[in-house]
Amino acid sequence: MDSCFIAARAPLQEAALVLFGAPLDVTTCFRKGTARGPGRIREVSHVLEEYSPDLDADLRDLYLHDAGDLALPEDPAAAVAFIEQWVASLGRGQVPVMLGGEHLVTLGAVRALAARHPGLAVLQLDAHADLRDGYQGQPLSHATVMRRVAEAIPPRSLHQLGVRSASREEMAYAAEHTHLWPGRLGPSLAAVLEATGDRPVYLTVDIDVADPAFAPGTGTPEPGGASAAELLEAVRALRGRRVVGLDVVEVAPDPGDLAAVLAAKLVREALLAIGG
Ligand SMILES: [Mn+2]
Repeated sequence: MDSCFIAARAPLQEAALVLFGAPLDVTTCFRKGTARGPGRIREVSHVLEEYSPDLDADLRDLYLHDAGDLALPEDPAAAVAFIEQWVASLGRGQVPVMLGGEHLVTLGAVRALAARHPGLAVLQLDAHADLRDGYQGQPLSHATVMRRVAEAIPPRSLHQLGVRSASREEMAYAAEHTHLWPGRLGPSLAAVLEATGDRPVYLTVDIDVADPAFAPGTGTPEPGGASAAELLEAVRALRGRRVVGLDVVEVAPDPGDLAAVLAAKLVREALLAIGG
């Protein structure tokens, strides 16, 4: 069925990996369109092969289910609560794989998984720190989401990579409370994986961590980012790690589908790296 993500053939009850869309697009400020992200990522996923030469692994060997898009309320707090309850309703061994939607959706998944997995570390790949305490009068927004995440887990368990845009206050907060790793993704990720050891990990990829040349279709493009190859390598480096959930967010489809195809390939490589 072409409306599903590629190779998502397992029934929900038998699935080890449960993919779903969270098409929230209410606090986005510069460019709308993330509500169309999940659907477009699914559609373009079918241009990819099910097999990954880089990982020598095949989606047909996984138990992947696509649950479709959640019917989210428009109120940000209600939408986050909806996602939290939905993720909490999954089986203990099932790994949620969420397609955004604006970045705020991550908060719901992290809250659900932090309750389930003590010691949860969050790995954020993002151009922006997203650490504001409030934004446009809102405590819940794509620009505040990681500040709220840092309240749901011990803030030092938040590892931020690829960040190249933040306010002075956000950088001060990061220095004092979170782990923000400057520089290139590869070396930073190696250090993070060393630091987190065998703790459970939640991965959140804001597609704007990639340079806009590789992913122009996003709400808040920020020049100077990672290449598609660097980003794919980073995701593959999670192979063998205890990834208990992940998301790819902030795809606002561009006419050439560069962002959506990159997102689909990131999801494929992440699924194959995690296994199940
Ligand atoms: Mn973000």
